[in-house]
Amino acid sequence: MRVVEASDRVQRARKFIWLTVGITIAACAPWQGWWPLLLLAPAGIALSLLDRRLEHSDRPERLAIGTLLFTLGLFGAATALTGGPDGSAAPLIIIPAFVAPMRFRGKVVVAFCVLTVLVLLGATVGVDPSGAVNDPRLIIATIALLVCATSANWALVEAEMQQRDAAVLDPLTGLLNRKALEARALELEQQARLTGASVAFVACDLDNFKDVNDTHGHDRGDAVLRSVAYQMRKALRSFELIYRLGGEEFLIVLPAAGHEEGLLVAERLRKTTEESRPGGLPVTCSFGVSAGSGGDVVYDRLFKAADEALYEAKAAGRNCVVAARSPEPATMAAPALAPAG
Ligand code: GH3
Ligand code: MG
Ligand code: MG
Repeated sequence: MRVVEASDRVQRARKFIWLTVGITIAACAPWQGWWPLLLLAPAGIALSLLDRRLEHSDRPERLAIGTLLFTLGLFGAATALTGGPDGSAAPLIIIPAFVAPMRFRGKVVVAFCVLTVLVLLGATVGVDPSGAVNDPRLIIATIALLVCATSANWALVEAEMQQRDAAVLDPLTGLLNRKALEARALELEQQARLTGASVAFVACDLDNFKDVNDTHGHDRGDAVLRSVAYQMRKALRSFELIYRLGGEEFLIVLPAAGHEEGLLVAERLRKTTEESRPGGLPVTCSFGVSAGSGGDVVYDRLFKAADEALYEAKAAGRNCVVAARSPEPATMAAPALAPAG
């Protein structure tokens, strides 16, 4: 998830990084010629291929690490070819390790830093041993830069990850996320058990959303998600809660609502989505509805029932609402909530 999720941020940073590398090579051209610019081409091709393939890959981490290794190899080659221990490209060799924390966790980053040091030594000491021994300042400073910059970036990325784990808002749509749902579901479960109140769950999934991404691009897909979230939030009352579970899946929790009300709300949301043409596209949603009251309000069970109904809505041709079959008694499915003793 982290490998793929980081793509937007990495892509933005990458533009500045490669522009800076290009300017650096151009500025050093009077001393070493223009040819190192040629090394930018394979790096650019590898990185654009990575972006295209990452989202659809079964093993995105392998693709990402492969591309990092490839760019490290290019920087190593540039260091060796621009003069080894005197090479102007030597400090640039830290760039792949510096960006590694954005996609990878600690152990991989440490391994990548060690590898970077080995490539640096190979491209400097390996190319010109006596030059490296006579004046190792650039090598030492580059290793120091590698450790300082990468550890600072690592600390920043980890802090962001921790904040994100603690957050209850989905950054793309501004809706509540799965973490917020867990806390609210437990509250509703306990409340219903005490008061006998009912709760309805509406599971929602965008139809053929993969096609939107494939045809119009990921950014347009994001715009569609934001628009769907906004239209649905607008169509719900303040105490009716909507959560983004992840991807293009949402859950609407309706306190004090039964089956009938759940179906009405779902149908209203279905129509709203269809009529609003989110992101300017003919996007539709499918819905599954479940409800329970009192001791029957067991989140896991009602969510599963709504999800199964949603699956049936997909099978029935999409852009429709399906009610869950009558659930089994709560005590059978959730013995933990059966009265003690
Ligand atoms: P179905 O009607 O059966 O639900 O088909 P589908 O194409 O919507 O279903 P599937 O689950 O195969 O595809 C969901 C797609 O949602 C795959 C993924 O690329 C995309 N997706 C998930 N999260 C995001 C996101 O945050 N932004 C964008 N743009 N796309 C996302
Ligand atoms: Mg879908
Ligand atoms: Mg889905």
